[in-house]
Amino acid sequence: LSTPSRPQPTHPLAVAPVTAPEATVDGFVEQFLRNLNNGRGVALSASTPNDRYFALAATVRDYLMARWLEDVRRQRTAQSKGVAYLSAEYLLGRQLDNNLLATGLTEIAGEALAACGLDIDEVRALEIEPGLGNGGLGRLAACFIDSLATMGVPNIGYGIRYEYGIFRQTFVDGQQVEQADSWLSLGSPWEFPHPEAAQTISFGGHTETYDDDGVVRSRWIPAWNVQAVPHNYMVPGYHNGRVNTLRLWSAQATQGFDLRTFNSGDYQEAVRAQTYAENISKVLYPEDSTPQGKELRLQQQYFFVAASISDFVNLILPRDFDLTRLPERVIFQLNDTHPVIGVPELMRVLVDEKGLEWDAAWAITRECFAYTCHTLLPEALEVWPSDLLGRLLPRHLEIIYRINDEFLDEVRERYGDDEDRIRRMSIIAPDGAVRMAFLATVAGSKVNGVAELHSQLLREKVLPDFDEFFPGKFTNVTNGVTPRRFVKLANPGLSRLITDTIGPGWLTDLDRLRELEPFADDASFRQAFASVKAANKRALAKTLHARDGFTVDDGHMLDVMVKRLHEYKRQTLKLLHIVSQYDAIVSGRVSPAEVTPRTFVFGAKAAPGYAMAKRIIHLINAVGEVVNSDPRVEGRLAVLFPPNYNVTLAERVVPAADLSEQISLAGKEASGTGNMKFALNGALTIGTDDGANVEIRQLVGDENFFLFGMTEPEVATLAETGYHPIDFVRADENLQSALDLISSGAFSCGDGSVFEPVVSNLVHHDPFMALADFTSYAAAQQKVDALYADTEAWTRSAILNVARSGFFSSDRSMRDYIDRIWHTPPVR
Ligand code: B1H
Repeated sequence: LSTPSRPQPTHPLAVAPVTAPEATVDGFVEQFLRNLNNGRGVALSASTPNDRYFALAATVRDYLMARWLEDVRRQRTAQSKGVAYLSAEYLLGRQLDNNLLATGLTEIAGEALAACGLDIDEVRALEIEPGLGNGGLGRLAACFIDSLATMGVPNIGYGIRYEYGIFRQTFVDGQQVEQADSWLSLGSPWEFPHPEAAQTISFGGHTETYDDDGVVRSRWIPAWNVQAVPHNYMVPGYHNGRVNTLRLWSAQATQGFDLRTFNSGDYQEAVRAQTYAENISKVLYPEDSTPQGKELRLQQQYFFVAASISDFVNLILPRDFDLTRLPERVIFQLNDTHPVIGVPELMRVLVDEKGLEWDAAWAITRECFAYTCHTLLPEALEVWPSDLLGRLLPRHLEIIYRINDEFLDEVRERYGDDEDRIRRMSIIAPDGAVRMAFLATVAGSKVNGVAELHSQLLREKVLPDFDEFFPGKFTNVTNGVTPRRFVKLANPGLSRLITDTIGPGWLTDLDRLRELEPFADDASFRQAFASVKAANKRALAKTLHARDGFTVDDGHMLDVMVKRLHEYKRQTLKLLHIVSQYDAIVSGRVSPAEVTPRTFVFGAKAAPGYAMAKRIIHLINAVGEVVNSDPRVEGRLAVLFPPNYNVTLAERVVPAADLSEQISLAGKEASGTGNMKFALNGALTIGTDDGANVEIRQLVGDENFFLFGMTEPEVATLAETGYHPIDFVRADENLQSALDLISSGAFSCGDGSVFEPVVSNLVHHDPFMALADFTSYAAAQQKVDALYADTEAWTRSAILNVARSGFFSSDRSMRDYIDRIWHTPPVR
């Protein structure tokens, strides 16, 4: 019997490559109306704003589609080595403008909508940004996939499609109240769900051994499954016709699971099971830098990593692929420890499912992973209790034990029975918990930190035994940010000025900003530059007025601190300085005319369970309320704290800022990426020698950077010799009276007890030494005032910040990863 052959396509269109709509206003209008009519089922005259936004998004997608399908096809045939970026977070920001920019359709789309009687600005305002990340780590992942697409490097980003992203922050009586971020409630026009391609992901149960032709093997008998449904997003390169893929997994209950329970008659139980399964991708954990060891979080991690590995190994690779050659096809980059459970998962797949020998599988695994560490905070290094791991992933725990046993054997071979060293290096902590950073370090082909200082401290202080044991494994890749979003989209005025001055091409070759350097001495260029900054400030003022009802005085210096609220970042240091300036004026020590008019802008979300961070938010709002309504400082000081700082707001705030506050305690901020965005947009930095500030200062020059505070070795020495914050209070009258003013209840209707926990924590503990750096910070702020008074000199410095910050393009970060870690050249 012959199998019936399928009919072959005969129509020319069916065999021709997919084509894009015509890139003209007419072509765009036609496609837009078709999407509105056929996709939304409405006529233009009856369409809602949401219909129009969806139709516009669909139209932009249509222009990208041919390139996307072509890239997927090309990668399938070429099978060249690519990067599988594993990240629990992608903080993408809005998609519409970015995708219009990538396709070069921005003008055409605006004209096309105008021709339909629509204002594209009104339509674009409807987009809700997908907040699938907490802060810098998630935003970094978004910048990296943008750069890889722009450079033509094969890449899939893998992550989780949280139903609720980072919470929406509101303030009630100055205190943070979290609201659910239901970003999907009106639908999501940028994603392509593929429920038919769901993967089954297993959990729980037990392991058993069995006889496989005389060989004893282990296998996992799981207890329950969920489905992982892929949702694909386009990741377009800038003006290069390339489109990579971001694949986010969503959890769904499996049919079989429900039916079993349902057939037993317990309908309620069946529904409960469904809810349980779907919980896995329900919500992003809102902790930035302090992971909670929660079972659901481990479920999330395994869920997306197992789905991603299976996707790559079973679907992307050809069926007959020789898995010993896996390292020639893929590098799985671990974005922090969150995806590290992928290490034992790949081992399980290779050994238990594909039948490879352990040693062969381990050799493959060690080449296929690399690990990026994003922190130095001990509380941020993830550990998983072994009972939890054993309950949820029993086979993985066995595999981790064996990896550890063999690793410790090697350590013994090298150092003898140095039990102290063995205890220090064991992947399993004395209490039985699994140290995920150690597992990643043992398994990873490379381990990198995210700025020079961070990588150095990582080697010297966090993982020194491993650095000694694995020479050459540790490296640095300094973070970067995408200039497409954070210069071109966020700052069109500056972008135009740059192009007018040095010509096009700099947006994908950011070192070319150096060519601006000579123009710092050109008065007419300085004037043009300053007027761009002024226009950006007015635009921000307009946004903040519409969004929050704030007014921003013309002519104020804009002094900005936007980032997650964390004690190590020291928002309190900034606040104490504001309070001391306010105090100096109202107590008559300085006249208002002596103070540089400044508007202080804060943006910060606190983790919902982080009580001290929430008190600090309350205090910032309380100080703002008093300062903003006190006639004695009117026109001189203002404190604005727009709630719900996110990528969309960042794109407004960053280009408007004069002064960028990067004031973490030295040795605590791994890199920072906001610092780079500000420098690239012509803000000057006041900052400590921490994270990437170090490199920013080296590049822009000491004269164009306000350095203050202890260095990391000085911090270490002070901690060793004993830190007594009260000594620093006694030594600085301004600090003393600022603290007294808060304690007096000046910002809490006379009730000093409200902020007592913040003040006493500072005076008695001050774990991040804000008080020790106060005097030096205040002195640096005086230098800020002095330079700002000389408008020409300030502008000159601002221009040099832009000209010398090209290094911080994420394109450069990607080149460094490719050269030092991935070895995945662009595919032409
Ligand atoms: C960074 C995190 C982080 N480091 C745990 N670590 C999380 C840790 O959900 N969690 O449990 C979430 C996030 N995030 C940041 O990474 C660093 O603090 C920044 O300094 C750095 O610039 C950024 C990107 O490397």
